[in-house]
Amino acid sequence: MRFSTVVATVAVAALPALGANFDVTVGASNGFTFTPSSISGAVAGDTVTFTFVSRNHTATTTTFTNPCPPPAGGEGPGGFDTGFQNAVGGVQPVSVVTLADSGTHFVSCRQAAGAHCQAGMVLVINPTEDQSLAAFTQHARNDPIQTDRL
Ligand SMILES: [Cu+2]
Repeated sequence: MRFSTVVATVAVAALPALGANFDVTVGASNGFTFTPSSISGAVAGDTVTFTFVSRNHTATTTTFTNPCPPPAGGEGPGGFDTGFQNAVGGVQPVSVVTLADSGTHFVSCRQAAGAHCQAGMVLVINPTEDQSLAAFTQHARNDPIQTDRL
């Protein structure tokens, strides 16, 4: 029997520097939650991987002061919107967002006309002293639903 040696040459393409990834679980324990609810040190090119584990939620950027509900498509430059991700029935959808900038972003859920948002379903990316998770959460809980966004 004759054996031959196969030498595989793997071409390594020049890849852009890969950013860090931050994992966020959406709806853990059937709650209206992002876990963790705060991410710090995220920069442009980093990714956030949202895993939706219950109900039907979105992860959508919104405003700090009037967050509920987030606008479809996400708020402002660098904003994002995963769209509705339905975990009812056991499938756990995953949505990966690449951050376009290194700024502060306020994230909530668009479901139920802002009711999930008002229940405190919030996430802050790169919070600051003034624009903290606690302050954003308070705005969400106090926010009259923005009917012009429905
Ligand atoms: Cu939701």
